[in-house]
Amino acid sequence: MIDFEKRKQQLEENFKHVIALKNNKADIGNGIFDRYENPILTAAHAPLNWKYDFNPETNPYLLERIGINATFNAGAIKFNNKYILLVRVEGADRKSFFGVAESDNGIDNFTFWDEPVTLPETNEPDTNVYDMRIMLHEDGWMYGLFCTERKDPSAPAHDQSMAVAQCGIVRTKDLKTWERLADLKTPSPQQRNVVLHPEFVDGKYAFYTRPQDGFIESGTGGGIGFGLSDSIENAVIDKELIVDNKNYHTVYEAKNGMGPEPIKTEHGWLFLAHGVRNTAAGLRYVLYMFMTDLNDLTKVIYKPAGYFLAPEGEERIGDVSNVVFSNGWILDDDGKVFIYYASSDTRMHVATSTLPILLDYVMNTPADELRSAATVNRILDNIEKNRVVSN
Ligand code: M1P
Repeated sequence: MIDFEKRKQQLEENFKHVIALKNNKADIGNGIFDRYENPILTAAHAPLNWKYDFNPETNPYLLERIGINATFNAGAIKFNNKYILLVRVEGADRKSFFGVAESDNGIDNFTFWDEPVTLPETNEPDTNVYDMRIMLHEDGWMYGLFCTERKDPSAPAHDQSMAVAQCGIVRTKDLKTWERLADLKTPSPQQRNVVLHPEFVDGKYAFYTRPQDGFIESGTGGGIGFGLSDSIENAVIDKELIVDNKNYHTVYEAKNGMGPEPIKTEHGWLFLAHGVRNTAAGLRYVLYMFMTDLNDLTKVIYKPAGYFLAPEGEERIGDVSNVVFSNGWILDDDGKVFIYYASSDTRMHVATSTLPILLDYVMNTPADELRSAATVNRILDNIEKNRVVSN
C-alpha cells in the first residue's frame, strides 16, 4: 500500500509552491513592453480538488483521476479590484472549459476559484467551448463571447475532425452566474475570435468578427470583420465589413483575428490582434496592434509594420508550437496595461506596458510598405537621423 497521507501532503506542498512563485521582469526588453520570467498559469495551477479523489476508500493509490492538459487563451477583466482571467482550461480528454483565476497584482499568484464555470448550453449542445473574451459593456452587463464548436453535420464518416465554429454569448453580473444567450448569427459559415465592442454604435451592439470559409482555412474570409446587431439576446449580423484584412507577405498573410476588446484612447481605438502566416514548419501566430478612428471603427488610422510580440524561447514550444495568442488585457487607472497572452496553446503569460508607450508604439512605428527595398530605405533613414543626432 502507498502512504496515502504522505502522498497527499506532497501534492499539496508542490501545489502551494506553484501558486506562490513570484514573477520578475525578464530582461531589458524592447522598451515597448516587459516580459516576465515565469508563466502566470500552467496545467499545474489547476486545483488538486479538480483532479484527485481524496477518499482513500475509492482512490487508495491516490491516482489523478481527471487530467488537465493546458491552461491558455484567457479573457481578462478587473473586477472587485482583482485581476481576473477567464482561462481556457483543457482537460486530458481535449475538452476545453472555463476556469476563473484571480491575482492581487496581475503578474503572479494567480489562483483558480474552487469551481470551474458552469456554462449553460443551448438546445444544440456545444462539443467544445474556448477562447472567451470578457468585457464590460455600457449596457451594464459583463459579456463573455467564446467559440462554440460542434461536429460538422456534413462531415463524411471517415473525417472525424470537421467542425463548425460559431460565437457563443453569455452574460453575468458577478462572474459566477452566467446567462446563455443565443449564438451569434452572421453570413459566414465559420466564426472564431468574435469580440463585442464595449459601446453602442448607432444604438446597436457592435461586433468584431472573423469570417472564414473552413474550420482552419480562411478561404475567401480571414480578415477582421465588423457588424451591427439590434439585439444582444438574439444577435444577428446581416453584413460584415472588413476592417483589417489578411495581406500578401506579411505576418497576417494566412489569416488574422481579434484579440481582446479595443481600448478607447483620445487618439482612437487601440487594438491587439493575432496574425497567422504559413511556414514550412506549420502556422506561426504572432500579435500585432493597430488603431481605428474614434468615430469610424472600420477605418484603420495607424498600423505598425510586423508583429508586436512573437513567441520566444520556451514560448515557442507546446501542443501547437510557434503560437502566441491573446484575448485579454487590462488597463489600470494609472495607465498601466497588462497584456495576457498564451504560448503554444499550453500556458499563460503576462507582459506589461503603459498606455502612453503603446500609443507611441502604434502612432510612431513605421507602417509596412510591403517591399524589402522599402524596409532598407526605412533603416537608412534611421541611420541618417542618428548621424544628425550624434553630430
Ligand atoms: O492553435 C492556435 C489558435 O488557433 C485558433 O485561432 P484562429 O481561429 O485564429 O486560427 C484558435 O483555435 C485558438 O484557440 C488557437 O490558440
